[in-house]
Amino acid sequence: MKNKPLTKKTHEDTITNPKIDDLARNTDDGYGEFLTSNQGLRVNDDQNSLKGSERGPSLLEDFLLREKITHFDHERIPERVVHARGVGAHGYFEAYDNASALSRAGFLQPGVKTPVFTRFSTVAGFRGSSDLARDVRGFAVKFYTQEGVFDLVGNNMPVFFIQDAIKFPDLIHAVKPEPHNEIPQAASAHDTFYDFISTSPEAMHMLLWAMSDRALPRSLRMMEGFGVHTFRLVDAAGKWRFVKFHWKPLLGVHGVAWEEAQQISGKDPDFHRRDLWNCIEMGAYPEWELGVQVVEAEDEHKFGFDILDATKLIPEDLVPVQKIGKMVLNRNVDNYFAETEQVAFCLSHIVPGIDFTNDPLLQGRLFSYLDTQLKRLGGPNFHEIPINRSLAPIHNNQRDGHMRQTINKGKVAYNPNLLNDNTPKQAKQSEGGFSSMYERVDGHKIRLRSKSFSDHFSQARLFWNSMSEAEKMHIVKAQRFELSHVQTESIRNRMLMLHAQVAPELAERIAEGLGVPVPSAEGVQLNLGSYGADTDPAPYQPKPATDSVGSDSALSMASGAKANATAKGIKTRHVAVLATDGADVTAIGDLMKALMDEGAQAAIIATHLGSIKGQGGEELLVNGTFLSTASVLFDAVYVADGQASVAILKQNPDAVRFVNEAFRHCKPIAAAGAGTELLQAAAYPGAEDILSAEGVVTGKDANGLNNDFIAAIAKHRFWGRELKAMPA
Ligand code: HDE
Repeated sequence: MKNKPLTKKTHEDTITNPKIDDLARNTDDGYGEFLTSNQGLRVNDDQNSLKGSERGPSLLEDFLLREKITHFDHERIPERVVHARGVGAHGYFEAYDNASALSRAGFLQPGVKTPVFTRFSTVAGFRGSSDLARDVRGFAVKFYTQEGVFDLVGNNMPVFFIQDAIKFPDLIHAVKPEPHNEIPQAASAHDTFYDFISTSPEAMHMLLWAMSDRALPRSLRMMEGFGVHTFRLVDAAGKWRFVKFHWKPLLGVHGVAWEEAQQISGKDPDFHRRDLWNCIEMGAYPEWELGVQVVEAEDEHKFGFDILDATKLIPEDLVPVQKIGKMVLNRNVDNYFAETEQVAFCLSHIVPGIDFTNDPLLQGRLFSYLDTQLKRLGGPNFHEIPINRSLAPIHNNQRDGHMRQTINKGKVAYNPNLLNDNTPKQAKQSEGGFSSMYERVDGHKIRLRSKSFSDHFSQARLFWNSMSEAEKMHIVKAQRFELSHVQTESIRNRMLMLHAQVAPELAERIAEGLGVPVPSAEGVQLNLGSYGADTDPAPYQPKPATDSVGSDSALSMASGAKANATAKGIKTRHVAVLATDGADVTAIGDLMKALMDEGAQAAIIATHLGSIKGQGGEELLVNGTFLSTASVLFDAVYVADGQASVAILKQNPDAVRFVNEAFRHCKPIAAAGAGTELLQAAAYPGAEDILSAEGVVTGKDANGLNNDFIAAIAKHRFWGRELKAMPA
């Protein structure tokens, strides 16, 4: 028992998180125990099957072989049809003291602390695909409240591709790998996706988000989350208001470059998973504030768009986000399958004080999640799986089904009844009973899109207008990349027409890269995707974008976005220190201390593992080599001083490429003393002025190099370099 590894029980949160205690009922750590069968029988030989003689056939009698292999044969369950690749973590949510005025939900009352389980995901890729695909990220939070489970199943973008749930299977069939050859994996750059988008202009706003840096998060810890739909909060007096939910990361919102993302996918497809896991393990717990934009019921129609349309956001400049609580993720899972794979989110997991709206996308989702869990988790009892189990007690007359765990006693399984004193009984609202909002609904039964949903371009233009120059360039390049992969000319042309509706400049810049002019959209039926066969299409054609749409300061990740307002310092940033034998080890030590004091991490990357020798013979342990790692896995690069070290690195193409890439990806770079020579060796044509480029700091620590470097890392990236020197 001496070598027993430390268990998670050493975390302070396990003492205070009731969901962890609840899960503990089902956890097992076989350390030091006997190996048994699933029936508890101690196994004497787990290495050899039972055979008729030493070289004879295996015997059917071998129940141990059969049990072991049968269990293995059945280990896999269907992956999620969307959001298959994900990563989850435990934590808690703590309400501030201001939300009780908006909602009577127990978990939103001042100071209430609620355990949560959060799962982040990509949408299109399979379970084994890469974290860095250009994609939307799922951001699903399960709150284990005292009033039952509440799931806030959101994304890292505030709008969606489609307006009506009936189009969801089409959207997903279009974006997933094409069915004849199952290519491409986790990528939207192919014909079927753009065939769908080019005929469904409602997708244009979301498409711009998906082409922006939001689709390439630096870390899951550095992205916003959004409930997307308009929901309602209901206060203690029964008064309700519309709300949009937001998660704001305390580390700010940051992305990586597209070329970098593609390289990360090869170097470390688990980049986001690993980052989340490691940060939680070392106690750098990711944090988000929950915010709401509140719209009074009577203001429903005061905007130039319909707040029930999920392709629209409410600009934060119009309706500011009020922060109502904070989420901290402070514990990794014990078992990926049992927790992250089996967790079942569902939009209809709701608590009193929160309610839905008539958003037709939301309404369809209310059906889909329960339905998909029945298939994925194999039956109606998935709520009993530990990760899904409510902390609030469950009593009802639902019975039986596959894998039922609860042993319901007695003969009464119906309601009303006299035999059980009519229990379990209904709860009055004052006793915590959920009651759907009282609301008058009347109208004709009709299968039509509301005309208030037909402005598809104004908010896409708002998003475009709000981007910095570098962010605009990223969108243009992303569309050039994607449309270059589209083989069908007519689809590319329709996409250019649609981009021209958003902003003529956007279309022209994409077209330039495709080597074609922007075709005229005059007389072209742009919108094939929102009316039925017998419907007159004219009223459903998209409206032209509103000229006065302006911009919103919360949308850019780069230009002083509000989202970044709370981001301070360089906590959890990864810095590569390039050095080899002959480096100035003392200066490296000073730098590493300065970085660690700020909560960043540094790794010595050298030409060999083991340790490097400093100028005076001192030794420094190496963390990685140019072979085992790459610049794309770091946020910033420091080239150490020391003539001998720099002379070796200058001759090493991998070291040169390391710096070259970091510069191309607009990362902060520092070179101490002779280190500047490696920078010069790494400069590509057009970047000869590398030493004076923004975000490049040179000199000695004595002259403030380390402080300047730390200030540069806090700025994350210097995208302006691209505007100046990057080839298109
Ligand atoms: Fe989902 N979505 N979705 N979705 N969604 C699923 O449920 C669906 C939509 C989101 O980590 C599925 O359990 C429909 C918007 C997340 O386990 C499925 C529509 C938003 C996750 C499903 C949408 C989301 C899912 C697949 C259009 C952001 C992962 C597996 C009406 C607000 C949850 C599963 C996790 C997963 C259906 C659109 C977020 C099939 C029909 C909009 C974060 O039920």
